Amino acid sequence: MRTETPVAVQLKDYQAPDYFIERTLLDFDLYDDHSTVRAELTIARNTDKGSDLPPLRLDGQQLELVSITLDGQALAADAYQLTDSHLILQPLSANFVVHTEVRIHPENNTALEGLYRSGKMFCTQCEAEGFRKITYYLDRPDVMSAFTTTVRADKQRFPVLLSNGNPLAQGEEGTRHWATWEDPFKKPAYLFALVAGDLWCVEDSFTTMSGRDVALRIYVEPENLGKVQHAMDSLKKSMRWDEEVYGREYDLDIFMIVAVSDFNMGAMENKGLNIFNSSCVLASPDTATDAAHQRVEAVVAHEYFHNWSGNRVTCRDWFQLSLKEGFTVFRDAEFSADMNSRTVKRIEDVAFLRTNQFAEDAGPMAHPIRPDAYIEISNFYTLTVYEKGAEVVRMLRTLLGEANFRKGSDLYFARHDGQAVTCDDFVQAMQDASGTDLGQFKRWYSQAGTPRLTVSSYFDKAAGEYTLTFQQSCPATPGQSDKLPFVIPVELALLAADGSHLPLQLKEEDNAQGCERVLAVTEAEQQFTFVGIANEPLPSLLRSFSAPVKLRYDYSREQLLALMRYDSDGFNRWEAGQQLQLEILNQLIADVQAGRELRGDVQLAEVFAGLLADTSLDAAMLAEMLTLPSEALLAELADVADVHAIHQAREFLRQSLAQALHQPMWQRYQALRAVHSEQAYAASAEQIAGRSLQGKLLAYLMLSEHGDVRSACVAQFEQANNMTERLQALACLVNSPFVAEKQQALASFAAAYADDALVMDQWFSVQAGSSCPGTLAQVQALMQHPAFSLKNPNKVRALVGVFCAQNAVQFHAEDGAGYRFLADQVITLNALNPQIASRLLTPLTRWRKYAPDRQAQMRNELERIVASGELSADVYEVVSKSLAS
Ligand code: B3K
Ligand code: ZN
Repeated sequence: MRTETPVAVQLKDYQAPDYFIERTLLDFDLYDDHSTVRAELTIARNTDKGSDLPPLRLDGQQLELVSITLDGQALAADAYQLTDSHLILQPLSANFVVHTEVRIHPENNTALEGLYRSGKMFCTQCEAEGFRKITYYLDRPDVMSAFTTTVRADKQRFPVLLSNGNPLAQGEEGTRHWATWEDPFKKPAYLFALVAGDLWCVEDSFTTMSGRDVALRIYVEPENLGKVQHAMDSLKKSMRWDEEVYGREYDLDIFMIVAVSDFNMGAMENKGLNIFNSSCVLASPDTATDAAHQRVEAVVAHEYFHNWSGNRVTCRDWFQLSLKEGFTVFRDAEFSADMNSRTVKRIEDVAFLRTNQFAEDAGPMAHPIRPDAYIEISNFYTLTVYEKGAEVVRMLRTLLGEANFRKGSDLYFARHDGQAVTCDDFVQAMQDASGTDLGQFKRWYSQAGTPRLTVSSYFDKAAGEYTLTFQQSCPATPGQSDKLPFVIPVELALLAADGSHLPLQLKEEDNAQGCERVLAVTEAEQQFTFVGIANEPLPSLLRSFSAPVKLRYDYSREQLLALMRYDSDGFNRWEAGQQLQLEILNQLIADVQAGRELRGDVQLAEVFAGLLADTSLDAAMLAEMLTLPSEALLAELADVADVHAIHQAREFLRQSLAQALHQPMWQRYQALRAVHSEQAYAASAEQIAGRSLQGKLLAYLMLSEHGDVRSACVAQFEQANNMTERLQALACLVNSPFVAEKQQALASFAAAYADDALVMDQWFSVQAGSSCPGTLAQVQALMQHPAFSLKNPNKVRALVGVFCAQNAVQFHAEDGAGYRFLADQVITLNALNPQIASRLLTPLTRWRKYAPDRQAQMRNELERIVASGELSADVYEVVSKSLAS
């Protein structure tokens, strides 16, 4: 907790460490009412910084120092200094050994950072700065050390004792036992991990490309053993993919994953011992949806890929976080694209980015993917660092081409293996391997905000020339008023009237270079002229969303329809549909606001009818095409977000489509349902596609008054042999006016899954997301449910998080009750778990998006949080930045 105003850490103040820790020996004695940590640190002066001996400042928080020696000599109390956050002592030589013993209290650790209890087990979370809550240390990523760790605990209650690396030795001491692990790879403290518990494991093995056998183990509590196979399959696929696509081989003899129930985020890539939120590792057909299965596959891959992009090559300091996160998200996205449908994966990622990261870029916490300053680093594990960071890596690949990108990544890993490096080092490797100057490209690392790219076209029929003019600009963000032009890769094609894609030859070129290509827009305004064009073409711009920008080109409806039909880029076919729907929705929103009568769109209904009749269209793609832009995206795009008008307009359009297309939707739904009720569940791309379409259709159908649809929905709920279909039906009932069916379904669901925490989270979420009136009261009542706990982050996210961040129409209720509710939860959680409190706050930080009366209510709540007492650095930073300027 904060005792004085926290100060920001600045990138420009970075200094290499004065000392390195070459070896780290740790010895943990775990008990119920305290734990003891003994550390032996072999330390050396960083001779690059000189031969003098500045004081050694070890980080340490909430530690009770029991003893300390320097080179074996006990230090008297006046020979060192203890503060809230440091232990400072004066070394006597350039090489020395410090021993400490500290007492800590994992049993009281509700922040879930450092060593803590989750249920009956002990586990750790050290990234970014949790290790300093375990022992005194140089807790910074550029201090890399070889760790040997011994864990001691009660034999019966904690039969499994794990840490990083390979197992070295084990033994027993009466009722207790111990195990020693050795990690031969030097690593920063943030990658340290320890687990002790009564865990069972599923075991498998993997033979690496050089023929080494690696043992794979996934540890879970015994009742979850049946939910591990999907994660194990995903792990083996990830290991093979990283060998094939990046040439990266696993390096230890064993790779372990442990599932824990209380975890602040998704998972953590600790060397050789990944610790996972159980929600990102456990999956079975009966308990996890398709989306959950895909998330498990993606997160297992993400954490595994970190073994190279993050662990073997790590970050010099936390400003470089995107070095490992942006790159690893890009890697996991490509893996998922290869395992599933590439186009659908891209659509999902772009929709998420545009809705959420663009909003972050436009809000008070906007920052470049490499921030310049932070108060609390935990606040910078953001969509910008992760998702926009991944887009920046994707742009590098688009600009350099696949072969050069791979050469660059090989060079990066070879050059920096075992080092803690910077984003500049990554770009330099890409530049050196490709011979492309990336100087201007690096602005993506230092400038925040979402660039706008406005495109206009001019056709000169007589000359056969078609000119595209690009104008880029970037809005001001906190601390950055003027931006320099970015390098924006624009993938494009030109379509003829018959849908064919024209050969592309720029005026200054001798011949055409294919029918799709990448233009690098580097100036504030820039023109490209294509020659040999007989008739005015239709431009397909920013294909596959080749840059994270807001594109504007004034397409007519007919042009959008042509793109939907002919564009060879699946993403842009979808995008054209979205643009058409946005145009219609924005008109409807204006109509709602002006009190005009709302009318359905006949043309859109015809387009949807055509899509539904097109049996050649992939089901997953069809499901995406039938999904209207979300309310959240509409809010993000509006200057002033009128959530109620947005909701009304969108619901009206859904309703009108449901009415117009009842017959084809109903037929398609029944056909799909018949197939699904016969088949055994598999999380295969094909089956997922079918279920996804079925869910979209059911949601439309339930908007109609037809009694047979209602019975079909209830039947799907009752008879489904998998969670995906069951939850689709439950969500439809919960959002419907059919009170009896809704209550019956919720009760039977809760009775069936009362003992399954992850399924109960879905039960909480589906209710928190209901747009029906009375949802806030229901959420408040559910907070008293025995399955709910404010101490468990998954529960908080499932209930409070979903209500506040994903149920705009209820959260923004006119009386401000939603805002008050969120502020109350933040105030309580600030003391329990600052990271979760700060995350939860996000919807309130966006107050500038709303009308003045809402703004005032939201600001009031932020001010109430400030006045509530001592704030954690996490909450303080977000609240104060939100209220500033
Ligand atoms: N590296 C971790 C995130 C740690 C967050 C600490 N507040 C998970 C990941 O990105 O893989
Ligand atoms: Zn990561």
